[in-house]
Amino acid sequence: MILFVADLHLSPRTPGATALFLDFLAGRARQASALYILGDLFETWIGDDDIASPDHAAIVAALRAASDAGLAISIMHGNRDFLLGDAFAAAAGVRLISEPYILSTAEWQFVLAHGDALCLDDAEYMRFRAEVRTPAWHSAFLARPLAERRAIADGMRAASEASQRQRNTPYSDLQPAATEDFLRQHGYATFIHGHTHQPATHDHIVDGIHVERWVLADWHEDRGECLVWDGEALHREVLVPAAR
Ligand SMILES: [Mn+2]
Repeated sequence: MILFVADLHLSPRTPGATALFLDFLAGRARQASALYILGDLFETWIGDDDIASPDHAAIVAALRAASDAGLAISIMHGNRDFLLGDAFAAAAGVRLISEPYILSTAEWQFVLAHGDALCLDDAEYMRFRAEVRTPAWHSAFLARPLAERRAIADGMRAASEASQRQRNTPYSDLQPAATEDFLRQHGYATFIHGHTHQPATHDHIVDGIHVERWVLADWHEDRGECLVWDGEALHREVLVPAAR
């Protein structure tokens, strides 16, 4: 059994979602052989040297414990936590995977991505993405002191929230033509992604071939979701807080 999640956006401002995820890693996820986290596990990640902060320690330890118990955990960068690096992966016992990622099982073929790279109609965001996803930007940013990086990240988040408020729809969506090309380029594999916070299952007809696209749900303080592949079909599973 394989599980997929995305867009948990964990931060000190989301203790409920963090508790849900810790429970998930200690419980439900242990019934699976593999877990794929398709981006934005964290609301912000300002560098692996921030791993010991109280905000992150419990999450990293829980990933490590699940990994040590036999769960194969793969994490993809999202647009918020694209600075997750090798030191984080080693501490958490996870594998960092790059997107798009082809997942071939004995029964079916999937292609996995965060989703933001296909939001081509959002020109402002695509410019920002091109700027911050270069090795030069990474090394310049990571060379700054932690406190300075935290301030920059807070400023970026505020700017992003302000620009979202100015639009009709708070989240941009994938560009249809680019999405069709993507499906074609990846052999009409079932596409699983997050990012848009618009969970849905879309049916595409590309070159006469039916292709499914599953959009993962984002997590909230009292509700999470994982997508389950049981070897035959995909289905969504809602995660709610355990009674305490
Ligand atoms: Mn995202």
